[in-house]
Amino acid sequence: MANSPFDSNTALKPEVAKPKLPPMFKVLLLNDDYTPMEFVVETIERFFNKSREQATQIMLKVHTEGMGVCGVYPQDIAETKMNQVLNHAKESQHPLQCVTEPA
Ligand code: TYC
Repeated sequence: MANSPFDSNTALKPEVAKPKLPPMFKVLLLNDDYTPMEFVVETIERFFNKSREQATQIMLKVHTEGMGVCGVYPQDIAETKMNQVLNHAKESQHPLQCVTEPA
């Protein structure tokens, strides 16, 4: 029947609780010619909880390719980490730049 309430297109489907994951954001470092490599590695270790080896790989990627991802987080955490990096760089008088973008 065309308008039957039991039509597969119109029948009410049971509600299924789907846990909503928050939108995720990447935190990226940008390359520059002045910030010392050691400072970048220490910054990645400190704010992104990376090992020395992981932090060095990320720093080298940024150095050679212009930018690199340090981590992916919900928006508020990504923005907090970006601001922590920018404040740390500014306090140390390095021009290191950090941005967030949707993952
Ligand atoms: N290019 C810098 C140098 O040669 C090192 C560097 C790496 C700077 C990563 C910023 O996000 C950066 N000293």
